Amino acid sequence: MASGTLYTYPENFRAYKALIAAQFSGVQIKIAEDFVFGQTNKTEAFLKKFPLGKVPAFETDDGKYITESNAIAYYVANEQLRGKSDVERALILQWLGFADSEILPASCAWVFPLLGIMSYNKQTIEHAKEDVYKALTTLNSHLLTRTYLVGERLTLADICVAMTLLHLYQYVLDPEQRKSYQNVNRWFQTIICQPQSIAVIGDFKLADKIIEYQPKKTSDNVAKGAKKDKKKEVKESKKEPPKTAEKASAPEAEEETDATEEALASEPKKKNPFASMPKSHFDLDDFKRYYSNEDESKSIPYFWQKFDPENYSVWLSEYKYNNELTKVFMSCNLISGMYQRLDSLRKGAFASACIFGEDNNNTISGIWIWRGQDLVFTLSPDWQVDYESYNWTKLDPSKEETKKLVEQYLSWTGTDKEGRKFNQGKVFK
Ligand SMILES: N[C@@H](CCC(=O)N[C@@H](CS)C(=O)NCC(=O)O)C(=O)O
Repeated sequence: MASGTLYTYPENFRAYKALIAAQFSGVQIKIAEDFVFGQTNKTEAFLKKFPLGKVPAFETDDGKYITESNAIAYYVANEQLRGKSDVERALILQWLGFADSEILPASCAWVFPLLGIMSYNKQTIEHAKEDVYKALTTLNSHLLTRTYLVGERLTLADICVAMTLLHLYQYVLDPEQRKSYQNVNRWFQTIICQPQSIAVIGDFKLADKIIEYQPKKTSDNVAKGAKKDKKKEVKESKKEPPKTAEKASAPEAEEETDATEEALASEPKKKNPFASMPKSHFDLDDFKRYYSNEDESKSIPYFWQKFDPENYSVWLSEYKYNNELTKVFMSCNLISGMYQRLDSLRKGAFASACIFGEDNNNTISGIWIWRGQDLVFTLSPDWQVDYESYNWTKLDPSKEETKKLVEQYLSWTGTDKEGRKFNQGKVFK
């Protein structure tokens, strides 16, 4: 019987497919306990097994590596779930394709901007809604006379399509929106109320109302962000920084050179505000490498030993709307979304943002180090991303309290001002 280890972050609807299939099939799946999204999946060891660095990823007990959530779900599924005849198997594949092509892109385009993961563009959302309604209408007609999508029993088609609809039912399909899709609602409830599903996702609550977008917080990045969201999502890692082509081919920086200047020189077409700043002896890239590869007991003293207070400054960022934060993974997404859209700032900045607390009681704050003495985000229109959602305090690098804060945020320890414990950290580098 199939068995193995699943690499995923918590509450990943893609991983749920395999986990629910395994419940139905009696397959034991271990979840890699020490997996940290954005870190573990960027390590050399992980990439050796799963070159795309994506999750969910599955390692069988006999050393085979499987990626793609549908394939993993298939691997752990029993015959019933896989389909009992050629035509059933074909129809199951059809619905898996339908979920990935007809539902998923539209669901992400509608829900992610509301969760702060992608920038908000009204027109894109309107298109996405139309696509979702179209997919739901198709499903609704199909389910008018059927309990399950294929045949008379629950199959992988039901599991995978239902999981792909999860975010829609969780965040945007409120009672009003659901009204036209009664057959889909009934079927969805049937699937998620199976004991095998409950064992994985718990008691699922359908949306009472559509989650609200807060235009105030991200209005600055609407137009600019829309373009940048097309870029591959860049996840932050602390250990083992992702190698860009530029970095991989770049020779080791020499002692006396200014690494920021060099990096900027390799991007001649972009006018970067750092380019006109005076040279510094502090090699930020070198520190980033050191921090990635060494323990904080070494990298933090190294930072202070090399830091150039004339040409760099240290800032404390504190999220202004902590009382609106709910799930920790959504707070994480908020940070990742900001980092991702600030790609061109990386050359001259470093940050470690931390989430303190737990679901429905968490806060975000961080330490930022960047080139120059002014608030960096106002220096380029490309950098005016989410920064207005934070209070920014410039710290005096000579002060003991600054050293303590840097220590805390770089070593991911301690509590926030109200005593909430450190939960997760994300590094911008
Ligand atoms: N088609 C894949 C998509 C996997 C995927 O995109 N995973 C995301 C997280 S949900 C990921 O690992 N991204 C990391 C990266 O792109 O570096 C599947 O269904 O498994």
